[in-house]
Amino acid sequence: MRRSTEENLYALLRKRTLRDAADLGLETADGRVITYADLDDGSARIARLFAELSLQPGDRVMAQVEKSPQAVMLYLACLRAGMVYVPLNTAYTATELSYFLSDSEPRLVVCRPNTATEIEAAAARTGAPHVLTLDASGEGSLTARAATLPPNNDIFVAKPSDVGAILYTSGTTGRSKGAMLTHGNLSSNALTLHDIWGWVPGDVLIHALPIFHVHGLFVALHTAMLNASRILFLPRFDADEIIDLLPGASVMMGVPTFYARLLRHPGLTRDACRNMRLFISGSAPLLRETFESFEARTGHRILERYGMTEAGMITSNPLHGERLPETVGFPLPGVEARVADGSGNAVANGDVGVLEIKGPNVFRGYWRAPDKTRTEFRDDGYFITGDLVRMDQAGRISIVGRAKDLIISGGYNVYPKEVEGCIDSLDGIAESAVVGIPHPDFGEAVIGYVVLQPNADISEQSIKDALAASLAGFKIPKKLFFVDELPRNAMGKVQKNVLREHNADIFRDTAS
Ligand code: MLC
Ligand code: AMP
Repeated sequence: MRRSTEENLYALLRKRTLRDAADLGLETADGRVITYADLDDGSARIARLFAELSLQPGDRVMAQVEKSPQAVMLYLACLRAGMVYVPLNTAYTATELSYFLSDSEPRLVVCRPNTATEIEAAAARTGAPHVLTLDASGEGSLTARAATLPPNNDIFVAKPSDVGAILYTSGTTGRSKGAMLTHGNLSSNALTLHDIWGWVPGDVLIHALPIFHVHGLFVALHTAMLNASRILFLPRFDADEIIDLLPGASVMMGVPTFYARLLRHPGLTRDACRNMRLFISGSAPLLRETFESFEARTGHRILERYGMTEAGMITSNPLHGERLPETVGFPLPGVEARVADGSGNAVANGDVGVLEIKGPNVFRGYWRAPDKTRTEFRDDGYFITGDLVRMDQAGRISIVGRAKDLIISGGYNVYPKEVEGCIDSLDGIAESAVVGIPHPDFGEAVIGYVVLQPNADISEQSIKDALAASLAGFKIPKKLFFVDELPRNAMGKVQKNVLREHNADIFRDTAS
């Protein structure tokens, strides 16, 4: 079969942006406009640099960089040249990073200038031949070198099954796994979301999410680019800034923390939202209280959708039908969903089970982990999400819990096992248990219970300081409790439900 370049996601995005809006693009907080033509040119120069560095299609390019238009160019360059983009949370420590380096074996690492020395050392240990830098203002050796080169306007002829990106998800057991997302996965999900959310010419997106996860990198950027929209591109979430931008925007995407914080801002009014068409929330449960207060203040019913790294977006509340709080809506067109028991058999309608899905959005598998991939799929091809859900007669899904031991704090996933492992490895610690409890800002907050070895003399702060050497800040327990023993059931298993209850109220009146 003859393939066209259009199976490359970048070709699809480029066709829309350059045809309809070459002079629009990313608008930064300091008033600069990086047009779609600029993005195309910048990414083509970076693609030329890849060739100079002898990178081949399929090679991994790892990036741990601040959010900037040039970071977007780097991502687009990977797509257009057939490289595999591996973005990493800027909160990850050098210890966390060295695992990703050895697992994904990138040929190029792009990092912040202030971490270059330690990353060069780690890259040398793991055999990554090239390290370049990029800072928050878009300066660094990456852009300096690319600027001297002519653009390479070729677009790699991708098959839909070619991997465009690997995004790491923390693991309930063992180490993080790299989810391989193909050009086909990303394109199909982007086209579906662009369609069902009714993007219209002139839509303007507020983009305040980080661009190292599915939500900010794929859902927000791809849909806005397919629409050739202006993107108000903020380095991070800042409620004051968003309130100022709302009157000139029509679409916003955010994690529930964004909405909780906007509600605490006196500037959030109906008038401020007068031109807004759609507020979308996802990555973590949106509380009914947030949904209702937001509607009362602004007249807008937030549209909640649900997804995960391995599958992009899976369900969405309807644009035109009823958007209900505490539900995540219906499976997206093309996504087959069933609610199953532990063996993959469908449960009765209305009963709770694990959501299993199949569709063009579902990833190709975990990077270099075929066994792990096999255990996450049923024989008939359904992917086991690990989310506990209920489906009503009409097919509307509500997430009621998680079969996986996972905390979601401000939209970031934290696996208790990883944090417990780090605590337990410290001198003087006998054992620990980590749980999530309600938090008004982050939705859930990480807390820990620690049992000390006899005569150990360790403070809460010294444990947190020690953890900071190896764990990203958002994973570090906001509070640690010292206990004589952990509650266990008859099987000897730690009763996390009891621990969740113990101090469930401690953050009730906290707000950032
Ligand atoms: C930062 N901190 C957090 C945190 N973010 N703690 C718990 N949970 C979080 N999410 C801590 C830092 O370690 C630091 O601690 C302190 O808070 C201040 O850091 P900050 O960077 O200034 O925080 P802030 O700007 O307030 O960030 C909060 C936030 C941010 C909610 C705006 O976390 C965010 O943008 N989250 C979005 C995550 C996201 O995009 N998720 C999508 C995943 S994709 P200290 O102790 O050093 O002061 C996915 C699939 C799907 O899930 O369906 O979308
Ligand atoms: P991640 O691995 O970071 O992609 O996180 C995916 C997980 O986030 C899902 O498996 C869900 O548990 C959770 N999630 C995403 N969107 C929602 C939502 N709208 N409501 C509840 N949980 C969500």
